[in-house]
Amino acid sequence: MRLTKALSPFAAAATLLAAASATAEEFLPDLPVLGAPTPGGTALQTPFTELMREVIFLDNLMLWIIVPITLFVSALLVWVIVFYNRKSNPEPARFTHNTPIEVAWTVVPALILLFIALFTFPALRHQQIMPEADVTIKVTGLQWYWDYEYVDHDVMFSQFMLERDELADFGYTDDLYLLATDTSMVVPVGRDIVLQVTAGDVIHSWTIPAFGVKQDGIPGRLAELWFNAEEEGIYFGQCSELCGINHAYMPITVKVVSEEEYIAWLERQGADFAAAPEWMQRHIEVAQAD
Ligand SMILES: [Cu+2]
Repeated sequence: MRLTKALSPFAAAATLLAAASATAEEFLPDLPVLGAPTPGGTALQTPFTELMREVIFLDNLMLWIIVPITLFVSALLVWVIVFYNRKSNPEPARFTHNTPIEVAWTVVPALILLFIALFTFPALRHQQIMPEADVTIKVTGLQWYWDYEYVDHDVMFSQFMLERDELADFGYTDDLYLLATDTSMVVPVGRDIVLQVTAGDVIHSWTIPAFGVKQDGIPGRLAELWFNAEEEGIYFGQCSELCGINHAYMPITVKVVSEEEYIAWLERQGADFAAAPEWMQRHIEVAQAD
């Protein structure tokens, strides 16, 4: 499998790194693909977090504001073109000021912006203020793959895009080319996941559209994002900051599983559970009793 990657000159150096930290693909249950683009689709992806529902609400709200404004401005333009061209209005007016109109076109847009802000700030606050993390994962963007570190469990691995002929081996259909990766970021369903996003060379951007999250990874800085995925399934994203020649070939795969599956997966990665948070202890005890 690695051999095919080695044939690609771009991925050759990266393959060596991947081989060093490669994890066997998880023996996870068959999960439905929930977060992926639809061919020819123009709308936002179906939301699977509260954050994404807020984003979609804002998107719809903006549409109701933008459409009337666009129609109004277009109508004004047509009105001017028809009634104030040289032929229909040969003698133009000479005045330069109209105080009531100037006050109106300052106050009305200000009120519209204030109205938009009223709905935007709560959503922004929700996105930007991190909750207490149930799971903390450090994500590093690199040319052209992702590194993941489960900081509480000493688990680390890289994530590379699958070539077309590798998809079937990993249980993916052909249409998931450019989205599916060799490893997945695995997280438990219904838990607050906090990601620390950074980069090792140039700026990258980590995103899962169905979760409504996107964060630039900037070398030397640590930024955070969080999400709480509501349904077990597979979700895809793609690097969203132009980062070089293979920018289009560093997608992201997240698998959302049950808590039991998550802990079993961690165990298979050789996780250290010494620093396991309280909510995990119960599952670990059950697993160890078996
Ligand atoms: Cu990129």
